[in-house]
Amino acid sequence: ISIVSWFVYQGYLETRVNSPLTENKVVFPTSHDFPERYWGSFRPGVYFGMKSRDTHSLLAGLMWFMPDIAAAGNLNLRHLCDQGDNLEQYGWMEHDGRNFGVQVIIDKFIQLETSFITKLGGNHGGDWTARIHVEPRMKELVGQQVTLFFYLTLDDNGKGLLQPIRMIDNMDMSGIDTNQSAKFLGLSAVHGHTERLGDFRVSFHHSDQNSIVHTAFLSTTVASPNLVKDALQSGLRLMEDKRTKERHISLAGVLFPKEDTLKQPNLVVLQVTGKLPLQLEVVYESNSFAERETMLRGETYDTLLQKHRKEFRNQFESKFHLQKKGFSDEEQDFAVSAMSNLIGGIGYFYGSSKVQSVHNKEPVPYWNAPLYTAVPSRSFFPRGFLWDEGFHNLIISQWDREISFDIMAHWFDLMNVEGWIPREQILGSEARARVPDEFVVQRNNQGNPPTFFLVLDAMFKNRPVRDISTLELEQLNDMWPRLVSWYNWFNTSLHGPEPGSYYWRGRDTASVRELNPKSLSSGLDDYPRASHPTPDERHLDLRCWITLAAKVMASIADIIGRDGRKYHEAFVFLSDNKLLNAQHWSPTAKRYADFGLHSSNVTLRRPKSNPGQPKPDKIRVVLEEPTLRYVDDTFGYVNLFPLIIEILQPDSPQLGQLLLDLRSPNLLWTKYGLRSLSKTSPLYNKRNTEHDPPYWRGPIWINVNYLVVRALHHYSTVEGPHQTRATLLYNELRENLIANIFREYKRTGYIWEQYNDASGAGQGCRPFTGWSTLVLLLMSETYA
Ligand code: 6A9
Repeated sequence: ISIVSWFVYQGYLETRVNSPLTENKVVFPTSHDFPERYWGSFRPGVYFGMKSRDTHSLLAGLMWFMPDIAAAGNLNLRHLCDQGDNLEQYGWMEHDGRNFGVQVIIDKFIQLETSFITKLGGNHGGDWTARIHVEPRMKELVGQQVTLFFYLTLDDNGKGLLQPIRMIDNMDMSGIDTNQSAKFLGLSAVHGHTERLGDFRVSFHHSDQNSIVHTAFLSTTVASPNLVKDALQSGLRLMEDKRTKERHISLAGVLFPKEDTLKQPNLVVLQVTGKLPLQLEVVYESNSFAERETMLRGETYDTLLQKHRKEFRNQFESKFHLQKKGFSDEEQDFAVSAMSNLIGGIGYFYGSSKVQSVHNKEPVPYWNAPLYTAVPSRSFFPRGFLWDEGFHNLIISQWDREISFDIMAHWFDLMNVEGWIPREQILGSEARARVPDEFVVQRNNQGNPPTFFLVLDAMFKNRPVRDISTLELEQLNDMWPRLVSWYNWFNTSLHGPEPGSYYWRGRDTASVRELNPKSLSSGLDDYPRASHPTPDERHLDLRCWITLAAKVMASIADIIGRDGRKYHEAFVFLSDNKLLNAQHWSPTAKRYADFGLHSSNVTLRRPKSNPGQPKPDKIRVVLEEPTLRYVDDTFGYVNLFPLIIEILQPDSPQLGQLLLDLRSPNLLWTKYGLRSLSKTSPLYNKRNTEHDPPYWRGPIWINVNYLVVRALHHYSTVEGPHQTRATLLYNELRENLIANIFREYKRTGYIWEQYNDASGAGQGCRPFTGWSTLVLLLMSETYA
């Protein structure tokens, strides 16, 4: 080939990674098509904030501190959900994903209730009201002061207008900060305008004047929403009240950097300092909403909120039957809040990932796109993760199928021309600000288990086609070409050398510090695989995921009348227990396992260094030469996949063996659920590098436990020699999991990322109302 065509081809390869799939997009083109879900608490990473589903939205948010208690120089200003704040508890207690939410936040001395209601009307997305109610936690604190800041700002480069309407001038700044020419003024409302919102007005209403100590405002410009807290803090002054001569930590009013000549604020903050208990209502009204009768506040708000809450509780019971099943009020509240925090944690993000393929020298930007998605953890990772989202939507689809369809549509629209979807979605500056650089780039050989097939399976499995709505059929039809490309990506780019063999890409073959090179794509990060990654590897979990994908593809093809023969054949081939056994059953260890170049005897050792030299990092030492073999010295989540994906025939002897092993406390069984790796595995609870503590090497994870319970339920309902045993295990495992997660919630105030296999204690990050929320489906016994 000529040099020129080589360059052209090279250029083509480089651009594939960030070229969108050319099929039609499946997200509705404008968010106004979802008026009921246009405004919402779509900023999961802040304690309380409101946002619209626009690429560049008006953002609203809350910060607070206690002026009497603030340490000198440190206000302990609360804003982003942060584990370091050590809040005793926070999370949505009720949230329906559409009309309203009620959140409780327990800070050291105060309890805040933040609620909101959205209301349709006009033609610019309607109205909303937020209410922040603060109570002291101890009687002695009645009368103590709390400061609330409520801000409005325009998202990244968002164009629009924010015009503060001021109150009477009752403060004197003279002698306090002479640099500021601005006058101190209170604030009653903000007028605003953006292209999407049209004209709007936001008004502030606080509890009776007697409890108000001080009000103030700030209007200024910020380059990005990440800088709101900094801007606010640098807008604080110590100011004296003209009348009372009291000094207050106060916002400075109008404040612009010198070079800013336009003086068009894109950040407006209201401050209210008042005595506990204190309440603030923020009323957002669209000017296009003409027929509004009363302002949505006070009693009008109370009445409507009560109505929504009641309907929500009724709906919840009718969908999950927890009362009918005999769960206590406390247990029901726990389940309600678990689901509410998952749904209340749904965010709307806009931006682009950084991606790279082997053909790119440097990472390149993906295209800008929106993502409507739930998040695993509001404090630690308030952003979208691909395989987590499948688990989230097993729950969400039970509550509101429309929301799940919408979420999946957004994820499928992030598919590139190769059929790949980036695993971790760090979109927009708010999300990016929380991620260290080394974690940002997404590589196109790295997938993540296709858990949306679990969702589609659950949504359509037991539903006769005549019961499926026309809208859903249409949406499935629209999604189909994208599902085809997704399936093909898994089936071709993760294929191994022989039919039926697959392996996760992206393991570091050159790694010297890792005890066992990670496979982040699998979602099970440091779960031990073959010690030496090679193309001969066969990954059992991946093979089972693809089996599931083939099955669901075939059934969707049936539903929408497409040709599904190819998928059906793949499913028949991959689910053949004989082939599965030939490729993955270790007859000596009597367990399903990965296959690969493996040594059971590796360890981390610190190389010798000369005196005076810095200590070198520990490196891996291979004490026994690796051989091509089953990775059957380990037993854990990966080894359970033929059970998990329900591929085993009910009369399979292998199933019998697996069910026997499942109950052994020396292996995976604990009173709190199944641990991720058997106590007898060489890498049980071992660090992967000296800086990298065990993650999927012992702790109990709820997503996999849910899938096991679901499979046990399945095998308890189909006739076979293992039916009784499956039923016993089903009941026991389900009860252990529910009891422990609930107990830990009561003890700590949170649902956790994982649970300790020795004590059952919650660990990792909190709150983690991602897949740990599956406890709800365990309670309701929903495995559809
Ligand atoms: C890196 C930290 C201050 C790891 O739940 C999300 C994922 C799962 O998909 C995966 O299976 N978690 C599991 O093994 C958490 C991943 C968090 C990465 C964050 C940057 C900086 O935060």
